[in-house]
Amino acid sequence: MKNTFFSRKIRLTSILSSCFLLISLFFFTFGCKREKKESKNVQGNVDVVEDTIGIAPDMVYTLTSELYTADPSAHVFEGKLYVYPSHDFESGIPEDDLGSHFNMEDYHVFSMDSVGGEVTDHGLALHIDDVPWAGRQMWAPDAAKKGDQYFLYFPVKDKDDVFHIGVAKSNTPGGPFEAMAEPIEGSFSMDPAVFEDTDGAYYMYFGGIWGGQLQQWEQGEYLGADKYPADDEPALMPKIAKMGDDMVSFSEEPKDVVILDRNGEPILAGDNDRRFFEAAWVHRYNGKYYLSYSTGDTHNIVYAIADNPYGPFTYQGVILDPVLGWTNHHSIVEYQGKWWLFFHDSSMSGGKTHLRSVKMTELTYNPDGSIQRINALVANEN
Ligand code: FUB
Repeated sequence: MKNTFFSRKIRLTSILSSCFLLISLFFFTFGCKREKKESKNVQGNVDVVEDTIGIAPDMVYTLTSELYTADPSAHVFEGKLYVYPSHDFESGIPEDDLGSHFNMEDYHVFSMDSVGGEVTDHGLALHIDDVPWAGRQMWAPDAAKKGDQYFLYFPVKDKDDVFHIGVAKSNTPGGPFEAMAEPIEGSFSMDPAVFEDTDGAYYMYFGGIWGGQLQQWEQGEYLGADKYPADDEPALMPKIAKMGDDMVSFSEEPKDVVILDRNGEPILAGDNDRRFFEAAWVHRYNGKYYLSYSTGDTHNIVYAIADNPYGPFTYQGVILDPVLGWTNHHSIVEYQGKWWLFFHDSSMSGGKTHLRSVKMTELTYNPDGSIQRINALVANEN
């Protein structure tokens, strides 16, 4: 099925329009204000965080109006831009803090060969019925290419309602993909992101708290119950594992990806503005490794920088301010000489948090390698 990027003609309800107006007025009034916020690190030292509001991008492109899509993972394969999103739909499951309303059942893959040009929906890439071990909730996927083979990585709950990460293979980037009979051994929680380093090594980053169940695992053991650190203890970190040569296994036990503040102390569990929640993504820029992630209940996409894929990563700041809808989830990729931020929001569904749409906009670096903060709530759309 072919789509084109479409003009933003969606008529929002009058309530939503008023919300937008109020939000725009807020940003107009306070957009230039900078506040100094203070966060305490593990030793009680104060780490000052500059709190600003991002800049409205010149242009935001919506991927498709045919389906609800979310959690976009973007890659360049065979010279084209491929996007691997979740496929949202209305399943009627009531909303709760565990994300039961995100009850997705399949994936579609999209591609384009120019930004703003035609977008191809490659059709059904994988359905939950074709994953023997799966129970429910196909959440944020990612993909990788090794040799001539493509791999789709996807989190789904097993029949005991425990998240693991599955893998499916295809000879083409658009699928369809064939699922392995079992999840990746040693995998748990959700939101996989597979990063290929310049030396040809692949690493999976994964994990997410609350409904993502990361807090139910300790050193690879399933606890069967939540165990969160106290607010003044280091936050739960995303995990990293080097992929095996076959790309369907880990070649090591998953390790913590440590995120430090600028004083070199771990970000604390009570530091909701900066602590890891879900949606880890890693890209490389000018020889540095950029880990970006969602702060969940504070709704930002933030980033931290390291000198190697394992970290430790040092917290830098916000990339993307909250969008319309509870979740914020993104990816970053270079294509045709520019850097692109993929994200989602709930504007197309009139604000329904579980019915989201993937968007993209240009990402800009400052000369020192920092990333310019974006606020997509007040953007022009194409
Ligand atoms: O789409 C389901 C979940 O919502 C994802 O796995 C999270 O990252 C959040 O976007």
